[in-house]
Amino acid sequence: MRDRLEALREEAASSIQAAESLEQLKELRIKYLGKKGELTSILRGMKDVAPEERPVIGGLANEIRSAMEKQLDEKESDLQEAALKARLKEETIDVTLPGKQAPLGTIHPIQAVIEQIEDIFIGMGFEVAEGPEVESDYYNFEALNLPKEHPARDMQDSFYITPEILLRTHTSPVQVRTMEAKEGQVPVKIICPGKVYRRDDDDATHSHQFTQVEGLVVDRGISMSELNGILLSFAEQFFGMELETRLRPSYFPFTEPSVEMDISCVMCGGKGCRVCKQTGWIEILGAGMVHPRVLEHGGYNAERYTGFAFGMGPERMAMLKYGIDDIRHFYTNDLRFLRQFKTL
Ligand code: 2NL
Repeated sequence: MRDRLEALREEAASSIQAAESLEQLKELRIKYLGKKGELTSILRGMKDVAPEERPVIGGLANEIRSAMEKQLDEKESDLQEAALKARLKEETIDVTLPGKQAPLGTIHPIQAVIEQIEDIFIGMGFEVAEGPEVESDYYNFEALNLPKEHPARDMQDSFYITPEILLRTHTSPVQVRTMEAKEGQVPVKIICPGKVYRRDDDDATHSHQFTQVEGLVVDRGISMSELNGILLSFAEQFFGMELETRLRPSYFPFTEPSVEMDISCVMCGGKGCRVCKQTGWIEILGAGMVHPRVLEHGGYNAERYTGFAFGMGPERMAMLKYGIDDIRHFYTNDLRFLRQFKTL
């Protein structure tokens, strides 16, 4: 019996040492120490041992049991530690690896130009005002001195939603709303950027949806010379060069007198080229002194206050500044086109 116990001690010691996983170790614990384990089964033979030998064998058996328990426990903590180390190694994150670059879009050139225009006017003391794109007939036309029979109000030219509601055809209704909200206070000094809509067949220079920036100044003593000075300064800042401007007479229902402003050609400096069609001049905006009826609709006494207003097209401004020949480039969203403006 002593030999069998010693043999068991040897065998257990080497198989515990050789165990490679916690599962294997668990099986060994059952195999050697379990109720139906090998130690128990050897000890069942105690009855055949001489009575005086029994305490010695019993002592040996206990010694072997505790040795096996100790070995099993030690091996178990070794294996647990090894498993933890392996898991930590597996889950290690290399924080120095370069990250994945999320694809970033670019500012649309029209939006970039709108923001350039805003910044220039903000620098001259203007505020930016915005308003609804779905407008009433009153704010879009009536308040702007476009009477019911005016050809611009033709159903053919605007997107009507009901006979009284339409998509705004210009940003002027925002200016009327702003005047109303100020309840006669001066100065009014605003620009209104935004999308506008006209029923038009799209071609190289026309789009049924485009953008506009309008401006409005109302105060005591505003004259054409304020209009001239502000718009010259704007044009020079926008194109980043010294320019000549000239005003030509024109007509808008909401201004009187009305003008169109030309700048000396930014391409040839006035000598004549393809861009200015050999005239040396390029038209960039329409403007004028606010019609007294429009001032009155906005809540301003036209005897006491005067104002000037202007409107320009960011598409046209962008085409002139960046040499773009077709307005449809702005709306077809070809990434090869748009990516050229990523530094704006
Ligand atoms: C153009 C011409 C213009 C205005 C817009 C305006 C607005 C109010 C009162 C008076 Cl509330 N006028 N706007 C005036 C003159 C011209 O736009 O060619 N735009 C692209």
